[in-house]
Amino acid sequence: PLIRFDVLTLFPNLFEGFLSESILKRALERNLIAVHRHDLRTWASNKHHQVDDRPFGGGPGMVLMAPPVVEAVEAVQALTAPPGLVLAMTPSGRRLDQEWVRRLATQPRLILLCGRYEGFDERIIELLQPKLVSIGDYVLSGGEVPAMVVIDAVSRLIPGVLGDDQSAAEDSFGPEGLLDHPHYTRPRLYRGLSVPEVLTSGNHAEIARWRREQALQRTRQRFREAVLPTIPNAPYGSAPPA
Ligand code: 6GU
Repeated sequence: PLIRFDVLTLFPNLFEGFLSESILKRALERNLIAVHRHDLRTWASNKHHQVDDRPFGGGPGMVLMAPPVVEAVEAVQALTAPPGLVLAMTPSGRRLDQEWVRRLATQPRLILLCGRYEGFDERIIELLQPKLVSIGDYVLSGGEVPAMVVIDAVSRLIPGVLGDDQSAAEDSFGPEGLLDHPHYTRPRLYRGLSVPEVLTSGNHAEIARWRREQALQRTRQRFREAVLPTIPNAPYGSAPPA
C-alpha cells in the first residue's frame, strides 16, 4: 500500500460501513491503501477494562486515561516500520484544510487516535507529541467521524484511488485555492431551469473561461460571507457595524 492508516478507537465497528462501500472499498481491495483498526480496550490493564476515569479537580464527563492510550500507540507503532505520524483527533486541535490534507497524503503511515468523552489526559499529548487535528469549530461526541474525514480526504489524493472519470486536480481548493465551478448533467431542462448554453456549445476554450469565472465569483462570494458576521447572529450580507 502507498499509505497505511492505524486507527485507535473504543468503537472500531463505527468504521465498518465507511470502509466497505464505494471509493474506500475499491482502494482497499486494490491495496492502494491499508486501514488497520485497534480497540483501545485491548490495552486496558485494570480489571474492569477501564480506559477512562473521572477528571481530577472535578467537573463533568470522563477523561481518556494515559496508560492504555500511550501503550496502545507504542504497541501499534512497533507492529511495522515506519512508526508513523501520530494524529490526535480533538476539537481543540488545528483545523484541517486541504493544504494540510495534501501534506498528510505524502506520509507513508498515519496513526489516528480517536478520543471520546471530555478528552485526553494531557500526559498523552506530552508523551506522544501528536499533531492535534480538529475538523471544524463544533463539537462531536468522538474522534471517529473526524478520523474518517482524514482517511477519506487523504486517500482520494493517493494515485489510483480515484477512477479515470474522477479527479482530485479539479476539486475545490486546488492549487489556486479556488472553489469548484457549478456542474450540470442531463436533462438539459428541468422544472424550467436550463443548463447554461456555453456548456453545450462544444467550445472548450469558452467553457474553460466560463468555469474559471464562476469559480472566481463563488470564491469571492464566500470570502465576503466569511468576514462579515461581526455582529452576533447577523444575517450574511447585512451591513457591517459603523
Ligand atoms: Cl477532531 N473531535 C471531536 N470530538 N469533535 C470535533 C473534532 C474532533 N473536530 C471538530 N469537532
